[in-house]
Amino acid sequence: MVMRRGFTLLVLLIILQTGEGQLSQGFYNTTCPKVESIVREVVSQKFNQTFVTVPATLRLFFHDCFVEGCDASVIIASPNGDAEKDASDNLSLAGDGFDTVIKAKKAVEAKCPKVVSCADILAIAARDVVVLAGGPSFEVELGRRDGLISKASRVAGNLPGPNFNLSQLNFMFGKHNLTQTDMIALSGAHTVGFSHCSRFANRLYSFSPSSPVDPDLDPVYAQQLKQDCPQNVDPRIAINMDPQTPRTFDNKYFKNLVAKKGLFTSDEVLFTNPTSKPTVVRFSKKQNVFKEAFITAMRKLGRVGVKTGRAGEIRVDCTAINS
Ligand code: HEM
Ligand SMILES: *[C@@H]1O[C@H](CO)[C@@H](O)[C@H](O)[C@H]1NC(C)=O
Ligand SMILES: *[C@@H]1O[C@H](CO)[C@@H](O)[C@H](O)[C@H]1NC(C)=O
Ligand SMILES: *[C@@H]1O[C@H](CO)[C@@H](O)[C@H](O)[C@H]1NC(C)=O
Ligand SMILES: *[C@@H]1O[C@H](CO)[C@@H](O)[C@H](O)[C@H]1NC(C)=O
Ligand SMILES: CC(=O)N[C@H]1CO[C@H](CO)[C@@H](O)[C@@H]1O
Repeated sequence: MVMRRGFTLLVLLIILQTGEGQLSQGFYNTTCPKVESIVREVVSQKFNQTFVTVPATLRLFFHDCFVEGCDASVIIASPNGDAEKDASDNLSLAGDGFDTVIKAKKAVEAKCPKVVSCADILAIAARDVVVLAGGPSFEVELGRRDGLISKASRVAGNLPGPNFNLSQLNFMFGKHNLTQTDMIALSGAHTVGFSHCSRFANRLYSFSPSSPVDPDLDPVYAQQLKQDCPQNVDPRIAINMDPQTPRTFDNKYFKNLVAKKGLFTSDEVLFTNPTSKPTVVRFSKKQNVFKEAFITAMRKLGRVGVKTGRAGEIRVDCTAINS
């Protein structure tokens, strides 16, 4: 009996020490029990200053997870302009997302130094901004460690483009074990935030020789987009992706797709392709079905390529690998 218990204890100790593989909700229960409320406070302060906090943080999480896994590699700054965030998609990652994580990390370090990873702080903040915009709340799994690699050259081919078709989208999300339903639900993040005109201008001015405007775009919406985004517009101009409720995390995005008001080809194709259409229609009719699917998909996104146990490190400054 005593032997048995000793053995069980030993096994338990080994599991605790290596912390292998698994994320868990109570990961910081003993080492930093207040981490979630500390992050929430900072995110909510930042949200009170600017709504951009919401889309910026949510998109930052997505881009982080798809390149090297959810390991905060996207936040690393580089004096040489060759870090992950310096890749060509960088211009559109809004600074407020980075700022949110950096501020939250400072507040967390003040209470529990060198314990909580930047990757986990970003995952918590991404959930918090969804809640602040009226979206669903959910438990975030924790225990990620921060990555040691951040290179612009490793971004290419790992992020989806606005002109992707359904098979390209499914392939890229499938590589990370995300299903078509997960991909569609996550695309619902485009219910908040902005896009620069260049990302969809081809649908307004140069779609095909016979039809300069994409026939899958509602003509009235196309006209409005042309007004907001004239040819040769200032490249800094960005417009709301959900024209009706740009600051609410709801299923309006899917209603827009059904009405042919999806902004990107990669949005509208989810409705025009018969394989994905039924899911879009379901999400457009049932807010709760969308929100449940979004929660499932966000948790799966948060597991992509994570480093646990002794892999990676707990960064002290989110913008720099520990020296
Ligand atoms: C399905 C494939 C996806 C494609 C092709 C795509 C593409 C894009 C593009 C081109 C923009 C506009 C960037 C700009 O011009 O500023 C954008 C914005 C955004 N995306 Fe996606 N995205 C995809 C999936 C996702 C996912 C999975 C999420 C998060 C869960 C997400 C969250 C956002 C947010 C919140 C914005 C607004 C950013 C802001 O306002 O700062 N996207 N996306
Ligand atoms: C962590 O704490 C929460 C809330 O007190 C509890 O529900 C959960 O079971 C705990 N998890 C672990 C792994 O200790
Ligand atoms: C943000 O603003 C709301 C409403 O004005 C307020 O109740 C809340 O305390 C503020 N939060 C922070 C962290 O400043
Ligand atoms: C999607 O795009 C890829 C790459 O351009 C192409 O090979 C493929 O045939 C396209 N699939 C569909 C269904 O259009
Ligand atoms: C995807 O899931 C399969 C089976 O569940 C698993 O063997 C594989 O390691 C997973 N791949 C990734 C990248 O998580
Ligand atoms: C703001 C910023 O960092 N812009 C950089 C984005 O990436 C390109 C190259 O991919 C650089 O030339 C920009 O300076």
